[in-house]
Amino acid sequence: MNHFDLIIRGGTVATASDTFRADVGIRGGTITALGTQLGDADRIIDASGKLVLPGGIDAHCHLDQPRAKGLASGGALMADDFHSGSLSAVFGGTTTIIPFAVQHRGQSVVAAVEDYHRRANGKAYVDYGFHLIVSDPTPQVLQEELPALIADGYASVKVYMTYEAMRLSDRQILDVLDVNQRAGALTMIHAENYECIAWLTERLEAEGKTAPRFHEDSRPMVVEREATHRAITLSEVAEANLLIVHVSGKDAIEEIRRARTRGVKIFAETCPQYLFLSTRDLALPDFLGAKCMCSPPPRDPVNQAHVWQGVEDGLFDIFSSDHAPYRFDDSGKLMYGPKISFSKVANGIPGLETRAPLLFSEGVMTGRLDLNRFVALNSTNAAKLYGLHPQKGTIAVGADADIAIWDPERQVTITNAMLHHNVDYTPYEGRVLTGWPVTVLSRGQVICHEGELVGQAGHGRFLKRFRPAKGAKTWT
Ligand code: DUC
Ligand code: ZN
Ligand code: ZN
Repeated sequence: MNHFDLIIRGGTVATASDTFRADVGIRGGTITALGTQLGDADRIIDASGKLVLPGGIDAHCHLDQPRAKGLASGGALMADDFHSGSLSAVFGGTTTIIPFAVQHRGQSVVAAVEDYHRRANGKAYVDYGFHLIVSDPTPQVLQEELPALIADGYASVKVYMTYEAMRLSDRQILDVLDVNQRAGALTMIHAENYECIAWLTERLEAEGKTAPRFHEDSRPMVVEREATHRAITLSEVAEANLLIVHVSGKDAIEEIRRARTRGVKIFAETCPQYLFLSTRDLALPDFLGAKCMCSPPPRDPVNQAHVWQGVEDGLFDIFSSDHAPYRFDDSGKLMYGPKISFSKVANGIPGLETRAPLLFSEGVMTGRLDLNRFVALNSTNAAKLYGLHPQKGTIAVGADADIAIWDPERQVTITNAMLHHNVDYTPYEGRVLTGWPVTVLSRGQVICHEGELVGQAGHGRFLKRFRPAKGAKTWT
């Protein structure tokens, strides 16, 4: 009989394809057996009545990015670093995070990555990788830095079509797409039309329309539709795979469906804010709408319904938080004053801890999603697309024992006080959810159990990621 470090006994295991009763045997941080009567172990966790799921992967979150003007943040201070961000992730059942190492103009991407390693090193509770963000694709970056970094385990690169200090021209985007495709990275794109946003913002401000609710008017769906269409066109011209991040509504979804119908391999991500927040939240009185300001903005209920449809029918591959943590004070959202124009408010909302529970409660418990599709969206698809599978994203012999044990019946009322981030609010305050991850393991180590932290900061390791093997739901 085998002896294990840990056995999770009596639970229902679900992967992206199957649901079955099995005990999970773990040794040396790895799943080494699935079955019944596995033998004995140093520790047994009783999971009867619970779901044993792969830990979540939040493949789009921003942590401890340096302050700079002309970004989504407008120069505000991020409230979460790798310590508080990863702590918050793990209490929401997420065991891998992929934030961004941002190249600022004039800076080398290598220097940005080195700086970001310094920020992460020794702080994280769970494993992490970095996407690169390229804002200055010089010949040196395109010909030397990107190919070398991609070969060294940074298999995804984000580019922006908006934000003064980040946006690339179409030609620059083509260059980055081309280099990424050849070198083995997936390009991610923020698709909003910069000129339209600037023009609309100027007009709204001239008319005195500066409250947070006008944020949506300054970047309406049509602005995202045009950029989504153009981004897809650029990927076709460059013959490169592309993932459209934070898709917010109907028109962008239609562009993605149309592209796929003509055979273009486009991947798509959405986020909780496009399912659970709306323009009504932006219109909250007393400037509270600023708490829900992100870009693209939350849309109206019709768009929300289209995003839900895309989540249900498989249009979306990835479900991420886009956690961008700014406090509702003068360090963050209100950096330029208490009642300033929407255009000066830092874009972004917190969501690392609430991402998976929101989708579980409103997706699985309402019958919109089966458990396997939830696992795919929460974890497996991101592992496959971003070069982490089968080490991450599944429960299988040989995989890392990154596991979230969910109590599907636990009722939780979200309050900011219960969350572990360093932001002073949550946009989901008061929402009642059914289902919550009660025990979470990273590489076989219990990190949190029944609301108690038992893991150590610094347990999380950097993950090198490489172009995934050919196959469904991956790119080549
Ligand atoms: N939009 C972004 O593009 N990045 C971070 C947050 C946001 O709202
Ligand atoms: Zn973005
Ligand atoms: Zn983002």
